Amino acid sequence: MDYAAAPSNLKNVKAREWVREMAALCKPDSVHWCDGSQAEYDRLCDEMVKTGAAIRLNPEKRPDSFLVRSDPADTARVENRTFICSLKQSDAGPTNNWMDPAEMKATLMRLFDGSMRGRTMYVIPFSMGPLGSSISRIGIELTDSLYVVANMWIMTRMGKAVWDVLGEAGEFVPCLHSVGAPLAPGAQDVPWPCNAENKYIVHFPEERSIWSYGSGYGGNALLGKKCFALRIASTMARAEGWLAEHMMIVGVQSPDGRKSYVAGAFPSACGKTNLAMLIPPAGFEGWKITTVGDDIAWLKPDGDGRLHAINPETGYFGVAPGTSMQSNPSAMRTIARNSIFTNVAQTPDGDVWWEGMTREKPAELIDWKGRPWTPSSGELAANPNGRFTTPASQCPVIDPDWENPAGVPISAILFGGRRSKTVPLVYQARDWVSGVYLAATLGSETTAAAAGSIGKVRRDPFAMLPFCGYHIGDYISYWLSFQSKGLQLPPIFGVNWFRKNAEGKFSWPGYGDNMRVLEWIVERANGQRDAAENPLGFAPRYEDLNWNGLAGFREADFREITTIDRDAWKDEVRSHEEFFGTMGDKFPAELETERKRLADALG
Ligand code: SAT
Ligand code: MN
Repeated sequence: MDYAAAPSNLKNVKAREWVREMAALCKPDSVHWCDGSQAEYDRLCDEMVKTGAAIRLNPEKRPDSFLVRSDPADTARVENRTFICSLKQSDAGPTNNWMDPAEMKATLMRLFDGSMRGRTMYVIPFSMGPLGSSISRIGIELTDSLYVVANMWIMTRMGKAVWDVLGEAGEFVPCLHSVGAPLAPGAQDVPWPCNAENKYIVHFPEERSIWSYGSGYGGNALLGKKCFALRIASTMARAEGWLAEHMMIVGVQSPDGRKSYVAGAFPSACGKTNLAMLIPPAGFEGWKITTVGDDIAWLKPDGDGRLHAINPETGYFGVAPGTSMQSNPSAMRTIARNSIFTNVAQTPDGDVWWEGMTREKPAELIDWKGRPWTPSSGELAANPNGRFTTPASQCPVIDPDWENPAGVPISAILFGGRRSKTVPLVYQARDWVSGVYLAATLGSETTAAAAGSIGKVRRDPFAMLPFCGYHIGDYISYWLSFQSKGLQLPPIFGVNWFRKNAEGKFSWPGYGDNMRVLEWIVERANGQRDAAENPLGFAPRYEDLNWNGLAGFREADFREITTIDRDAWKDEVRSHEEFFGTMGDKFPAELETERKRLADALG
C-alpha cells in the first residue's frame, strides 16, 4: 500500500493506524488520500464520466454538472438494514434495529474482508460544521465509491485542512463505507456497483463509529449526513448537553428589520428544503427569508441562555421531483451548476428533467433507468426519490450567518408531518412539555425517501424515527430535561401543510403561502400576536393571519383546515396511547400525564 502518499500534516496516530488497519482489511488496489481541492474534484468527476458511472450534462445548460443513475434496487435509505449496535439492547430502544456489537463486528469483518479488491480506497477527512468551531465535529470516511467522494465534497467541509484541525490527539468518528462489490482482475465494472444480497448500515454508539456496507445511496453512504450528523451526533449531544436534530433552519426578517430564526423538523421528503428557501408571496413586501440549513441542525445553549443552531452541512441533498421555478426558484437557481443529479431523467439536449419541473412534459426523455421515455410510457421519468446534490454557497437566499461558528439564535421550533386529515394548519403548544408531546407524537404519511410502502401514517417522533441513535424514550426525556436548565427556550409549534379536501386535493396552497403561517409564528414568538386557545394549545383565528394577495382562499377554507374535529382527535389521542405502549418502561411519565390532559380537554 502506498503510504508515501499520506499527507504530511496528518499527525494523528490513531487516524493513521485506523486507515492502515481498514486498508489491510478491505484490501483495495490503492489508497487515495483526498486533499479536497477543486482540481481533485474535477479529476474524480472526469473519472466517473470515463468509467460510465456519471454522465456530464450539457455544459451550456448545466455547467459542471453530472447525472448518475443508481442501480434500480438501491434508490433510498434502507431502514430495515440500519442498526444501532449499543452494548445493551435497551439503549437502542424500540425504534431501532439492534444486534449484539461483537456479533455484528464479526459479521462486518467477514463482509469487509477484501470488499474493496480491484478498487481504490478514498480517505475523506471531513468536518461537520465550520472548520474549528467548538460545535463542529470531525469524521474520516473511507469509501470505495467515487460517487460518495464527489457528494461528500459538496455536502461537507472535506480535505487536508481537516488534518490540521484534528491535530495529534483530536477525536474523529471513523466511518467505513464499501459498496460491497469487489472487482476480480480484468472484470468489467458496472456503472453503480452495490451489493444485492447484503446491506448493513451500522452504528456503534459507544465506540462512535459507523460501518456501512452494500449501498451507494444517499443517507446509506454519505456517512457525514444521517449516520454521523444525526445518529452518532445525537448520542454525543446527549452526553455533552446539546441537540442534533432533523431540522431545517430559516431566517425570517420583517419589514422593520427584526430578524428571527426558526428551526423546523419534518420527516424526509416533506418540504424542508422548500420551507428553508421560501419566497414570500405578493402581499409580503419587505419580508425576507434566508436559508441557514435544509436538513440537519445542531443546537446548543449559548451564553445568552438561548438555543443557537448551526447547519453542519455545506450542501443540499434535496428531493428533485416537484422542484420547479414555481415551487422553489431558489433551489432551481442553486442547482444551475456544479451539481450532481441522481435518478432523474435526461433530456435530448443533455439536461435533466423530473416530474413537476415544468407543466408540460417533454416529448421525449431518457428515464432514470436509462430507457427511452415518452409521456405515453405510463411510468415516471424520474424516481420519486431522485435527488440533487448542490453547494449551499450557491443558494441565492443563503443567510449571511450560515457559516457563523457561533450559530444563529432560534426563536421558534416547528414540527410537521404529512397529514391529509386531523392535524390543523398550525398551533402553538402551551408550554415546553406540551411541545415535547406534540413532537413525540408527530405522525406522517410515509414517502419515497425510505424503501418500503408509501402513504401510511407512521409515528415519527421529532422526525427522528430513523435517525435517533439511542433509546427514543431516553431521547424524549432528554428533551424534557431542557425545561429545568434555566434556558430561555423557544416556543414550539405544530404545522401541517398537507391537509386534503374531500376530493383528495391539497386544501392549503403551501410553498410561498406558508409565509402567512411563518409570519404569525415569529411574531407570536416575539409576543406580538394574539391567538385563540383550543384543546391543543393556541392557534390563530382567521383574522390573525395576513391574507394579503391570496385569491380564492376563503374563511370557510381556513375553517376546514383549522377546525379541531374532536372525534378525530379522540382517535388520534388513542393512537398516541397505543404508540406510547410500544415505547417500553423508559417512556417518560410526564407525557402520559400530558396525554390525559389532552384527552380531558377534548371532552
Ligand atoms: O438519503 S438521505 O437520508 O440522505 C435523504 C433523506 O432521507 O432525508
Ligand atoms: Mn432529511
